[in-house]
Amino acid sequence: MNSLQRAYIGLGSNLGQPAGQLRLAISALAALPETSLVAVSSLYASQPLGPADQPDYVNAVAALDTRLAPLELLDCLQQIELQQGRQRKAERWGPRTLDLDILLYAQQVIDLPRLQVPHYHLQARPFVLYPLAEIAPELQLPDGQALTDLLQKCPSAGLQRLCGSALDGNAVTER
Ligand code: A4P
Ligand code: MG
Repeated sequence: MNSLQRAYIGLGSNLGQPAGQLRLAISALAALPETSLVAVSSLYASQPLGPADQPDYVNAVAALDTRLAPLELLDCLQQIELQQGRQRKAERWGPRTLDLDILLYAQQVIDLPRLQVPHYHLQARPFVLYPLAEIAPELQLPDGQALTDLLQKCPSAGLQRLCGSALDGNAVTER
């Protein structure tokens, strides 16, 4: 049996009631086999990175303890994306009902055609770093960089913390 590993998952949505999409995805993460949901950040509204002619995003980060191997976890995340109506389109960084990214998997560095971990844009994305810091303030990346140092270099402009955690039922008003 695989050993238990801590993984951090980035969640994002900007279509089809994004806050609701994230809550549904959190329930699906909690139900994954050989996995327990450890923590979930608040929800954050964020301006789109990429094409500007799309709605704002809602983002959050979840921590999991899992015995799923990295590619097994990726398969599960892609299945959840599809269950929630994700359509993969040609446009890069276009709108989506749900995007689930493996941000970190223990202290592993993975460079496979289907999976790169740490997630390649992690270090420069406020909508990833700030929610991550909420649930794992002491975190260090596999290259030794402290999350607190990354935060100092990453302004929170365009990011707004919405009231309530992603686990709350009705705390967040749909945008
Ligand atoms: N893949 C490789 N590494 C990973 C990983 N660590 N986690 C592969 C998940 N998937 C990974 O992803 C394309 C392929 O990446 C997958 O098939 C998987 O094998 P995708 O979800 O189909 O496509 P995508 O998400 O459009 O592409 P990409 O480049 O991953 O985009 P990002 O980086 O996810 O960015 N603005 C705001 N404010 N908030 C957002 O959440 N998200 C994006 C998408 C753009 N702008 C945003 C946001
Ligand atoms: Mg993605």
